[in-house]
Amino acid sequence: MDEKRLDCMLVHAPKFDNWYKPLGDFIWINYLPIGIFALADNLEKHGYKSEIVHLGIEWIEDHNFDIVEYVGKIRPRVVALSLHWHYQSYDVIKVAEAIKARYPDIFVCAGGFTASYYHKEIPEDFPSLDAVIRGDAEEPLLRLVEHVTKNKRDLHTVPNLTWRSNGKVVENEAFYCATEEQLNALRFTNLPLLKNHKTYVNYFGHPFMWKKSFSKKANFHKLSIGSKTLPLSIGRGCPMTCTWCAGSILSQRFITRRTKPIYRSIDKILESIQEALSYGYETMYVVFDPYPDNQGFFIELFAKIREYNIQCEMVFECHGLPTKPFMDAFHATFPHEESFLCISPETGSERLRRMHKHRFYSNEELLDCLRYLEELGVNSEVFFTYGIPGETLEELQETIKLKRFIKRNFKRVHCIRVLSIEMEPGSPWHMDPKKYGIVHDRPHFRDFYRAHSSKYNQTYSSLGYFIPNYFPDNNGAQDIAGFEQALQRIKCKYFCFLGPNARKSGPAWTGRLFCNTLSLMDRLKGKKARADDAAPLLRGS
Ligand code: B12
Repeated sequence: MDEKRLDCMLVHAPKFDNWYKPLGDFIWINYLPIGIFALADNLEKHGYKSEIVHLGIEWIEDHNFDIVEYVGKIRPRVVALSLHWHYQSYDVIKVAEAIKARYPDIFVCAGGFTASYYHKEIPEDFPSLDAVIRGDAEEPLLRLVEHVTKNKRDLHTVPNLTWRSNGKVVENEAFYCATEEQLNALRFTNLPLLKNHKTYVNYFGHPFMWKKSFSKKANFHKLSIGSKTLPLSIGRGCPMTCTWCAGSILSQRFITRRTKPIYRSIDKILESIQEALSYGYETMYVVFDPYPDNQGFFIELFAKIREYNIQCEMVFECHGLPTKPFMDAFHATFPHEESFLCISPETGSERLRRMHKHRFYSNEELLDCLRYLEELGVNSEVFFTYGIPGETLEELQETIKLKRFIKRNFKRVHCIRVLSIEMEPGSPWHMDPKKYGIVHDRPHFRDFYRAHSSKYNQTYSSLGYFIPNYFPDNNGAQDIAGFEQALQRIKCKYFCFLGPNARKSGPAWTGRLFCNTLSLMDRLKGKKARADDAAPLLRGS
């Protein structure tokens, strides 16, 4: 990158400090938002020099990397921070404050789902942010960079912008929500726009954590599925309302104003796959299944992949139960062991599944589907959760029983992941806790900022809510901390899915054994988290 001043630096700050017994110190939120490449590419296409900087990658490449120093060297006109996931709340603000303190002339903004939901609160409570871009951002960011680089201070016409005008936070009226035509004009796989993109391609995978004391190779081969995996952009939006999800159609009203899902064209998707493969990717990761009962779009896409003889693997997260024609097409296109479907019954209780999951199906329908995948020879991962509103201890037992039954009877179900669900900003649980009989402590953005300022508040055991009387004998779980600890004990006893092969899971006791081994190895290595892992990126500030 020549020393010419950059117009826009898109900075991704993962949650840098996390601690969990089997992992020790780890970095979380390592995947970039799918759309960040499209944002940078769209700016480049319109003549604005842009670069994406992932602070996790930069630390991996150089533990002394300092974002303030780097900003000082490159002097971007605009720094746009990704704030998609609530876990990033603390780190993003810290980076914004450090940059703004040293370079007050640089325009600092944020975008993404979490920023969008709190588009007013963030600039009001955190003055280091000059603005937040709400919802889809390609057009708004282009307009913003255009204004800033032309020193136009009046930003009223920039769509989706909530900004500080003469000290007052104002929300612009104009609003952009991409159409299919606008989506198809975007490019999602221009990887070289990311600084050190080869590290991202070669070592970041599913599941998404990065153990700080492990090498690149160890993280990739021991903690991920070991395939270079790209989250593939297929479309945007969801017509469903699963009660914990902050991407539900109810939530999208406040985030993107999108009322129905949009799809990219099959040709554009094929272009993305081929470009991704040209950078070394091996597996396409799809989490877009808005109409689970009509997966015709994917059957057509898979047929094209076969027709053009495109060789890649696929991980497909089903939002319902896959249809037989879809399973047939999936197997015909991705016949290898590396490809698999993700199916999320969430709970063993049909009552609870109907209550929380938009696309209901019975346990019998689930088992029929798994039987068909066995016959076909298609691998799968099955996802459950626990500690959800309305759940009784008897229903928790139903989940434990169904998990065990699936593990014993379906060889192709390689992994059963049981994950607690942390409170998400803008999910139905979050917006209407009374309706779900839960108590959470995160109504405001500053609550997520506070929660994520602690490394012990990490995704594997913190929830940010509790359910009064979940345990009949109270069991000491009459507040969030007590509830989280009680559920952690349940997780370790019945649901631990850790193992030496991230693609597989065994009975909970094997997970506990692996967990104790990993933490013992860490202690023996006596590797204290690097003395400088507390904010090394801000050394200069
Ligand atoms: C696809 C998906 C995934 C994929 C790919 C995610 C990705 N790389 O973007 C995978 C499987 C990797 C994933 C993982 C996770 N996800 Co997810 N995911 C989704 C899903 C289903 C669709 C997201 C989508 O459509 N994106 C495409 C469009 C909408 O976004 P985009 O183009 O990336 O971003 C646009 C704008 O948001 C904005 N923008 C985004 N980033 C930035 C940055 C800047 C600087 C600017 C200016 C603008 C901007 O502009 C972009 C272009 O217009 C949503 C649910 C839903 N239906 O929305 C959940 C969702 C986003 N995920 C969620 C969560 C919690 C996670 C995990 C933490 C789950 C876990 N425990 O493992 C992990 C985190 C992984 C990581 N980052 O390392 C939550 C987030 C809630 C919140 N507000 O914090 C959601 C809302 C719902 C959920 N429970 O699943 N996810």
